[in-house]
Amino acid sequence: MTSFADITPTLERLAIEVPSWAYGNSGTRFKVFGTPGTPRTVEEKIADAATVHRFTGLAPAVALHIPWDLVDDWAALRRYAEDLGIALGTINSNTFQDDDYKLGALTHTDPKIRQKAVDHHFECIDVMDATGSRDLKIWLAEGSNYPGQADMRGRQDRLAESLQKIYDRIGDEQRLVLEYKFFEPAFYHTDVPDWGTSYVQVAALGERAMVCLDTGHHAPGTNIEFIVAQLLRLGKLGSFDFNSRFYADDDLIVGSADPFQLFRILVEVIRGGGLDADSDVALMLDQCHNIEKKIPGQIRSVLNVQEMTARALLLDREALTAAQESGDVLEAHEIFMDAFSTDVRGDLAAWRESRGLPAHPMKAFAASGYQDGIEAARVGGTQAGWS
Ligand code: LRH
Ligand code: MN
Ligand code: MN
Repeated sequence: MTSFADITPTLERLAIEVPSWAYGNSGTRFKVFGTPGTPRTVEEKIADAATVHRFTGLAPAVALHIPWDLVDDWAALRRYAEDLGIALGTINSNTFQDDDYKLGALTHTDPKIRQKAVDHHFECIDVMDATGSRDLKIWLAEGSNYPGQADMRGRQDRLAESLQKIYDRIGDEQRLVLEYKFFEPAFYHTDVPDWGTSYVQVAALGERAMVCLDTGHHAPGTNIEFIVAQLLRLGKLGSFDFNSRFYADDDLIVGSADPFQLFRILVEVIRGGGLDADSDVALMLDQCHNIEKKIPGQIRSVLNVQEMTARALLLDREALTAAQESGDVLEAHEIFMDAFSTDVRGDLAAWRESRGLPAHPMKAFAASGYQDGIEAARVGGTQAGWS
């Protein structure tokens, strides 16, 4: 049996990067509801991200999206973040908001447009050099809406060529992670729709190219934990974008729609060494908070990951393997469900306190006055959002 004390060294290492865009107004094709106190600048987003870390000890880095988070002085931004106790993390490129990219960016038939998209990634790598970021995350909104519209095969070839140029530019300590998504904004075909395509593309690039798995980017019913197991087995799971979904890419709070799925995913992460001390699997959130307050939304999210990680770590592996190997189907299933059903909230609260953190970060944040402070201070200017 594994006790709570046995799992704290791993829990101690748990780090979940938060996305800068979660603090801005975003999240739907319909009305985006603004919330008072929403950041107007990159610095204000970083201050909010640092607040999530201060209350939870779980979110030591914030991911940026270029050009949503463009600034003139990256060294100053890095210092600003570090002074607040967090690092600048993954740099996300953006080739989905420019008219030139209507029919593709890295896959476009026009070499000038492809080069423009490659150059945007070069700019992202320059940013990474200044911020000290390790990962360049690429998600491509490329595909077609109508059968016959595009040569799907030619687009794969051009994608490979463009990615190679980008990969050749990243530094020895940097990585390229390629995110897949099964549909949207293109509806007929998508150029990187699934883990297999992402894997094929990154495998051709080299060791420092990996797959990014966004939990909201699969067809309903997909066994995501199987994909996790497979990618870890292949040494190609670079990072996660965590969120929850009921229907498509809903970007809701991780663990809210299907906590059991999050548990199953984390069981495979642990099984594959993804939480080992030498693991370089990056855990990140990719969420939008349209109707709830954003900072507590992010605090809830990282706590959900922590809680489910604790339950997954408590899984009695030895007993499970014995039951599996003896063919005891129901015993194996019960051992699995026992871990999922374990209430770890009390142990986690006490453990947080023992480390100088609030036992209940949600309550502590609510009592801190931070939300009132930003609502009073952040008046005027334009609230940050998808821009
Ligand atoms: C695409 C996506 C990708 C983007 C983010 C804003 O759906 O998941 O990671 O960069 O949303
Ligand atoms: Mn994502
Ligand atoms: Mn998404």
